[in-house]
Amino acid sequence: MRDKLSRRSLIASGAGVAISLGGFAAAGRRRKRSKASGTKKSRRQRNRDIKFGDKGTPLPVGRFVQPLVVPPVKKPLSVGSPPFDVSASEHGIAPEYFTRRGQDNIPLPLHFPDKYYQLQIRKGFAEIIRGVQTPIVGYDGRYPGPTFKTRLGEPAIVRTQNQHPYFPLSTHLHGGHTPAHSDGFPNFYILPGNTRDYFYPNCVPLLNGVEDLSTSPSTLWYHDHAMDIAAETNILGLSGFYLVYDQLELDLIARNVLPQEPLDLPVVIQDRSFNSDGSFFFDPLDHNGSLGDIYVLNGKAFPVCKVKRGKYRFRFLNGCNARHLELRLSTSQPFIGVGTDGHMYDRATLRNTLLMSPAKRADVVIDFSDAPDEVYLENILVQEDGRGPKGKLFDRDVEVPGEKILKFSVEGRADRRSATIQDGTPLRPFTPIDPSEVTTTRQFDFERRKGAWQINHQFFDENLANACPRLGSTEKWILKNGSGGWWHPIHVHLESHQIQSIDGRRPMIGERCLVDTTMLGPNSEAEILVRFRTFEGPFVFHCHTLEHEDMRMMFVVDPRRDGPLTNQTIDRTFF
Ligand SMILES: [Cu+2]
Repeated sequence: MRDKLSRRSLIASGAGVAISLGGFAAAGRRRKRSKASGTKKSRRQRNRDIKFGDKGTPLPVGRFVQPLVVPPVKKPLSVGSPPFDVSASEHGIAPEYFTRRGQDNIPLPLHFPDKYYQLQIRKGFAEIIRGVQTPIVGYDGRYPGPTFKTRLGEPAIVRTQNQHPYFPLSTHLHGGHTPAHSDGFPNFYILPGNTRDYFYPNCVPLLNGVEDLSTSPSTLWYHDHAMDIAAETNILGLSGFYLVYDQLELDLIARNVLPQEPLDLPVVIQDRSFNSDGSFFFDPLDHNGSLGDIYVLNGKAFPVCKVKRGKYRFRFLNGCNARHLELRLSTSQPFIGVGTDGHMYDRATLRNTLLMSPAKRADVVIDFSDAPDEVYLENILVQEDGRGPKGKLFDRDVEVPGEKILKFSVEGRADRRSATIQDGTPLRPFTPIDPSEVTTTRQFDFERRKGAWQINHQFFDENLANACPRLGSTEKWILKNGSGGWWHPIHVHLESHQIQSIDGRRPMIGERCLVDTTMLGPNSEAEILVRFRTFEGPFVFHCHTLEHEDMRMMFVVDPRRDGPLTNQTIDRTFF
């Protein structure tokens, strides 16, 4: 975990200050290259010329002029009794809605009345750049979609209507422990004009007969997962937050350990390029992964966020198609890490920077008590194309200062009533998965082959279950990325997993709890442990660089009672 100057940064030309960070970075350290010249273009400027040429946004984009907007909270239609006939939706509802049971007929741990929601997917417009109307496709016609706030053990039924004229769509609740019908399997569609009733039990699995609260999720998100078009539907705006609170988290908030609303802000970070008419630029033939030149946070380009001098919770989500992020504060002040992906840490952990592949979340508290009047959130990671960041997972190229993507305008005096969380504050007790539980080991090789992306020399086949673990068992998966230069963030549906090692090392400081997405750098190899519980498949696991996912870097995991098996025909389908 030491900074070191990479070979790449030493040979780079231009005036940009490039350093390389291993593990978690000691942010704020600045090293100028010995050959730095003020007359040459910086690396970033050069990259823009190369990457964006005709793709760069040809519109003036003001920076830090529009306020950061928090998406509205989605309101249920009713609580307890259904406001619509749940057996009448064209694509049905999960059988678990009626049975309230999971594997081996075990009752789902549900504690609260059902909440019923209605969600429409439709076209709309958004003012992302000030004064410019951008056509979008959004949940409820908004970009980003509304935020769901739910409680653990409180089922949500979301009747989702697809009003798009021609996209077949499929909504995935990312990080959710969800029945197969409602998990967003790529061809379990909502066809245009039709509805699907998604059943989210919002429960945790049972472990030895009791609820496994160490896997109780916190920061989830929902997005479109339709086969072959997830990259385009994400660009167009189909994503939103889905927050789950359990009693432990509510107590932390009530005791003022964690900041509470309105000091708890979900923020999705996305990169976009625009055409001259204000529409999103998207090249459907760019299968490497699309990058944008404009950072859009909660639907606003380069926004500004007014804060008081105190502690705020930010749940950052990397909602980009292909861009990895490494976030730092311009003051070099560390973040107080609360969790990664859907899960809180066992104790608050200082993080100097936040490395986030697409789909990853960083749940952090920022303490503005002693901050200057202006603080910026920067992305310091150097990435030129869809391959991924320059360098390797533990030896990546960064620039300090990075690109400023969000301005905090800090006001007032230090607030003495601010939340009490600090480094080391106990959060959610976590019992790691014991490697002795493992009954099956599988290896998955992620490779560029045949002009697209494969796993174990196979393309995604929506009719083939590549891995069928036995329900209730624990498996060790070896994830290998053998293709030079490409990064592949690997997301597993249904269950979060525990990274045992990555490239022979302990995982980075922020990744030592449960994650739902493991970042695989070039030639990386990760060993993960995952339990498969509660629900039979089929589910998918895949690269979350959306263009790679669409170009078939996706497999099916189908937990069954008679596992472990490999390469079985899928026998449960929910079209
Ligand atoms: Cu990939």
